[in-house]
Amino acid sequence: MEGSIGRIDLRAGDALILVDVQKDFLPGGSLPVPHGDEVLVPLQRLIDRFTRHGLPVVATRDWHPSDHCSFHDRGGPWPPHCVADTPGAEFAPALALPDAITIVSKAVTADLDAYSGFGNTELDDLLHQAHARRLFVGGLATDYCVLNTVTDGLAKGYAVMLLTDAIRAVDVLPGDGARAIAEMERRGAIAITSGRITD
Ligand code: VGL
Ligand code: ZN
Repeated sequence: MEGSIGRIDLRAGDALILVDVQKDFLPGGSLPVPHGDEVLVPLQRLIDRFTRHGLPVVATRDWHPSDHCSFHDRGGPWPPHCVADTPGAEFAPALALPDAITIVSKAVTADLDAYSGFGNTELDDLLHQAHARRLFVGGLATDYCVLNTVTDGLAKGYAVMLLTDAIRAVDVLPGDGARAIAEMERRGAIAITSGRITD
């Protein structure tokens, strides 16, 4: 219809997934994602919108033991980050999370890493319980946990809307983030900007 072109109405079956919006992935953290703080404003707007509609909001978090296998001192690719129950693992203080938020912790044991929110977690079960069918995904980082959460969600049969203004990439190699977005779209994710979501 004229005037509604490009607008996306939220409806029953929609869920918002916030991927790892944690202090260590923000500027000043131990594994800062460049411009990671830029996801906060669009994500807050979406949190408020989903909450107002009574739709589920889920936040995943990296929740590693201090001797996690992904850390440099164990031969892994990353500096220590998001160690459970430390300040760096906390959600971005600037976000006002709803009381009804569901938190999903991942990569919680020393010898397994998980970039996907679906990796050895209850995420799929709780989305089924909430009758979620279409996932709106934003957060950090585009080329790791967002990429893997989105591809797993698609493989499990969810429709996935990728919130391109609410994700940022590590870009270990220049272009990793852009390649990750192309890969998610190739697998069926629909890339949108959050401004298209109506009140
Ligand atoms: C992540 C690197 C290491 C992420 C987690 O959340 O994208 N990246 N651990
Ligand atoms: Zn990690």
